Amino acid sequence: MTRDSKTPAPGGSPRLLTPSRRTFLKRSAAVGGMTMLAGAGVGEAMAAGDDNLPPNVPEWMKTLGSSVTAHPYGMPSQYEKNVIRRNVGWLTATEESSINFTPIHELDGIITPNGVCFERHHGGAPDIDPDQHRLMIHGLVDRPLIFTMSDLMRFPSVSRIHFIECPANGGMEWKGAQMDGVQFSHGMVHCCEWTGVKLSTLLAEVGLQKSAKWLLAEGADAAAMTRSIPLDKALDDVIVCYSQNGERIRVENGYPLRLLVPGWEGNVNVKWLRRIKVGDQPWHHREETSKYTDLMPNGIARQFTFVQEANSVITSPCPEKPMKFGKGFYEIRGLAWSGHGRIKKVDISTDGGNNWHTADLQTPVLSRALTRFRFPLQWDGRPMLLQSRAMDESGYVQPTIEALRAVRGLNSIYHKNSIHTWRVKPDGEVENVQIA
Ligand SMILES: Nc1nc2c(c(=O)[nH]1)N[C@H]1C(S)=C(S)[C@@H](COP(=O)(O)O)O[C@H]1N2
Ligand SMILES: [Mo]
Repeated sequence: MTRDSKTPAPGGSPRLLTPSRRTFLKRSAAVGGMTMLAGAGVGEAMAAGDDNLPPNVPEWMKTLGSSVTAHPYGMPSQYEKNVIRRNVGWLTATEESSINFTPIHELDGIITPNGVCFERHHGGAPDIDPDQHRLMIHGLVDRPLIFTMSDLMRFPSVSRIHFIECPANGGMEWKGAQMDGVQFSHGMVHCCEWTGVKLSTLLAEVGLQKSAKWLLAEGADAAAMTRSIPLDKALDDVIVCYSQNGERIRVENGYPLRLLVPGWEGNVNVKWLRRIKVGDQPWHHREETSKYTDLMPNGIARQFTFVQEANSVITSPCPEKPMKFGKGFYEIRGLAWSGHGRIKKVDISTDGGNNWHTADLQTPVLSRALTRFRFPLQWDGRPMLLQSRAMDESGYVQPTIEALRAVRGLNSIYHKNSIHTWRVKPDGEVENVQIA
């Protein structure tokens, strides 16, 4: 039954369903009465070349498998070779100053595996010897200090699960839909468990002077990327990280040390962190003047728009994952996140935003982390305009594209977090569209 429905859909909306055991059982397979949506009967499963299917014994049961020394560092199954980061050739002039995208449509839950976390570099990923890496903290401090990696690892540590999102995520679509897939429309985001030392701990070690108000964080890459960060945020929840999902940070995500600035635009999460300077005002470097600003319709650019506001997207179905089983049951799946804190609610529409239904949120719902939502749908085979709309604990609601454009105009690149629309066609194919 529909839940949280406001008004009847003009022309009728696809039927929504709260799954019951009965519905699932309808097309169960003939094997042991197990519940399945479209399982094959025993007879049907036997076709030519299906030697590995029941009732035969598959070939992998007839010989020993690989030894415990075969894979000292494990890799995904060879059958998962399409679950990879991908880049878009035309997007950037070089492949060093460039970006690739997380295959979010292939992932479950909320944690992004290290090998498929999107990468954004301005000068390529440096190969840093941790023994020759240092973090220097200087400027308006009582005791300027240089830390080795082992110094940093001796401090009290914390682990936190947070997303990092490039503010350019979705930025190619201010003027209209153009990315052919959710990997490219929304894949500049990942969510990992980050471990390190709180920046406040290190700042206490060096001793802040009274006039301290801003920090400059610098990376040890060829771009020497620098960003100004206000001291309140630095003292609140910023972490100087050395681990990502339990192991040392991957080279491409900042090995051996990166800054994690929870909920704030990816760019300030400086990778390959080598220096923090304490000052009394921002530095106005390249990445906070010519880039990572929001050009408003009146020609004035907003600067230091740090927070990644609430966003969400349906990751299944999507152009890469069409509804290819015809009418029937589908679980709509997706991700929501907010730089302001926890996701409070995600609504789903199948009719382009006329009616909204509340999705289930996978718990625990963590602050400034990806949140998995799910919604059961009984598809009647008619076209749909599928949307998700996130609301966070601050009460902020993800805007429509018109509402966002009304304020921001069309000159922006960054911080496009509008409600996304997938058009589902009767054949189940899914198209990226924008609707007025
Ligand atoms: N030193 C350094 N830090 C950097 C960058 C960079 O090019 N150099 N890119 C930034 C940008 S624009 C983003 S979106 C995030 C991306 O983090 P990731 O590569 O781990 O996904 O790193 C940020 N930190
Ligand atoms: Mo970025």
